[in-house]
Amino acid sequence: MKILVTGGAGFIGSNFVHYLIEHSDHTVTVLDKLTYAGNLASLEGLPDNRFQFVKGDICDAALVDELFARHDAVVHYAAESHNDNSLDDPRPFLDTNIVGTYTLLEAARRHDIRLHHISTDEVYGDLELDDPQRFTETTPYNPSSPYSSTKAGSDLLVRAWVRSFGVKATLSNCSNNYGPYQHVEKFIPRQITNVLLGERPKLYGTGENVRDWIHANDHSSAVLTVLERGRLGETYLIGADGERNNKQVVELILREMGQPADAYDHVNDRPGHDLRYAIDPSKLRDELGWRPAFADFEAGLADTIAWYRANEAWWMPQKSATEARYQAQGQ
Ligand code: NAD
Ligand code: TDX
Repeated sequence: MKILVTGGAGFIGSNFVHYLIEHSDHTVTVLDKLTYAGNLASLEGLPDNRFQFVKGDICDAALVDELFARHDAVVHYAAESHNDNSLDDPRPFLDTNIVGTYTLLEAARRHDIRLHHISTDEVYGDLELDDPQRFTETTPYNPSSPYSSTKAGSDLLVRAWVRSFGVKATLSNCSNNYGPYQHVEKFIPRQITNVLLGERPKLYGTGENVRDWIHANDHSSAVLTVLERGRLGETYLIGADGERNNKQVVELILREMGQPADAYDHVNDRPGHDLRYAIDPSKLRDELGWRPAFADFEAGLADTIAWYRANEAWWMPQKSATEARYQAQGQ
């Protein structure tokens, strides 16, 4: 297939493009606006005969139309993705996550093209620490932040375009990703790069908030599985049984990097901070036979630390502006 990947210069999109080139025969075009979160350096080394980059906005209907006309499938990662930014300025989240997804859906309808929509577990809100239930495909939507509410809105648009117009779409909602090429604004790379620069990790609040970690490579293999074999109109939850609280993750990073496990600072909590996310991936496993390859979070984290250590030139240009924003928020 000729696959169009929106947001392919971002963290998870670029991991997916590398995964596709290594693990399939498909050719790939990336459509990306190159916001502060997009980085062409994440797409270096891809073969010219199978990879093309187009700079542009998913809200640009004419460009989207032209690209859809010459592809067989679209995997839609492009989004404003950071909760803290959405609390500061929600507007770009509405434009890209809602209007951008709408623009792609209208083009998918015109061209009758296969579309896979990438979403997040945050659309389900949060769980109590001791809740025995994890999120499933039937959990009611209950998003908390401007980010997660715009992702929830985009999911609902996809479902409506499937039902009303027969668009050939699937959806997946994944838990927190970690791995190479993640922007230093996000939790794990922020702490790793702080330690590399001799700064202390910054934990919001008490650090008891739980995230369900999955390696970006496993997210990619799951998305390719759904794209190739998922049932049209269906939603699949993607997760790898990786629940850890933030304090545990910071302590693991510090130990792996040869620092005392308590060498971190508590900073202002995130307003409306979701307590816990947890994915039940049974449908994806039982129906499509998918399994994660990175079953060991500690080993995946050690690989990720090694990647940031070896790729300072990739992350250093983002670091000071990111920390200046956090400092202004007392974080
Ligand atoms: P990211 O912020 O690293 O990358 C987003 C990419 O989209 C960037 O390259 C950016 O330039 C591009 N982009 C933004 N607005 C655009 C526009 N209007 N037109 C074209 N390109 C645009 O995000 P990420 O962490 O890689 O997340 C990718 C997707 O996965 C998002 O849809 C996000 O909601 C979803 N997701 C992320 C996680 C996670 O842990 N990071 C978990 C589950 C789902
Ligand atoms: O410095 C920090 N200290 C800290 O304690 C940062 C940046 C975060 N945190 C906490 C907040 C969260 O509990 O760490 C946890 C993870 O934070 P983020 O990396 O900002 O991720 P989160 O808000 O959980 O959302 C992520 O996963 C779901 C992605 O950014 C979303 O795009 C995805 O949908």
